Amino acid sequence: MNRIEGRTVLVTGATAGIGEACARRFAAEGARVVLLGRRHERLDALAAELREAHGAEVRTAALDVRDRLAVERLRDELEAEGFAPDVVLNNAGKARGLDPVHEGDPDDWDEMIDTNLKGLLWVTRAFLPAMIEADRGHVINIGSTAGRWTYPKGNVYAATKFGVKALTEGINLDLLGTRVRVSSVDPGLVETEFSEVRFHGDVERARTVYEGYRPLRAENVADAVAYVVNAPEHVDVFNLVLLPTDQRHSMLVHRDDA
Ligand code: NDP
Ligand code: 8X3
Repeated sequence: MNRIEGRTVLVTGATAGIGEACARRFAAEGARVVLLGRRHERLDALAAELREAHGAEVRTAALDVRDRLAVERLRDELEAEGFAPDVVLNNAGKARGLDPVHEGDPDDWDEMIDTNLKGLLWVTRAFLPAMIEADRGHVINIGSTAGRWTYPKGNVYAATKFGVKALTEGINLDLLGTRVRVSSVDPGLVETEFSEVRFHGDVERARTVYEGYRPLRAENVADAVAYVVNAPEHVDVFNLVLLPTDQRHSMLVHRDDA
């Protein structure tokens, strides 16, 4: 049964990787989609693709999730346009750097904390009240296995994802007695632009992260997200963890050359 069709789904970080794959999946399932990201050319291209491929209703917004006032303005615009989301996918996020804390760059820390935690909070704070008012809706947070197990030099990125885990749990507690659901989907290694961003554009170094084994694809995560959203309304998937079969822990990956 398709319970995604006709829903209005807002995806943060829809210009690449997991968010882009989820946007494609939601549009293919017949949802109206609101696509957010900072790179407006990519948003425009994806919107055109989804309209063409699925006749999807698409609204885009070039927006930085760290900008709380911009998020609030967008909320007001979407309400006025009849585009208020009943599903929010908090996906925008990143790692920056891979250094021991005593050598880490505080600018990288700001960027991770402001995007992965505060950005998620601004978006959730903006859109949750209308869901509670309607007594219907779903917030899905993209966490990470780094929110269960940290790893050497993963310090601040892992801290943000442990924070996402706490927020998923905490918001669930806050919503007891409503029919609004809160879920997290926590992937292990997924081959996207994630490592390129982490290594500040060093494509060669990024490529080595995914060498010698079969990582998850963004589409695998989109399948999991679709399952979570499509669950019957009385089912709240609290936390769904998915790993490549070649990975059994943040620090354990079986590579061909191992
Ligand atoms: P990508 O780098 O491929 O995509 C990241 C997306 O986030 C882009 O669309 C980017 O858009 C958006 N984004 C980043 N910063 C901002 C911002 N300040 N405001 C708005 N959008 C922003 O990475 P992934 O798809 O892999 O990552 C998506 C999520 O999945 C992240 O939360 C990540 O932590 C998580 N994750 C990733 C894993 C992996 O191995 N790849 C594993 C587990 C979790 P733009 O630059 O256009 O703004
Ligand atoms: C991304 C997965 O292991 O690179 O969250 O941190 S990992």
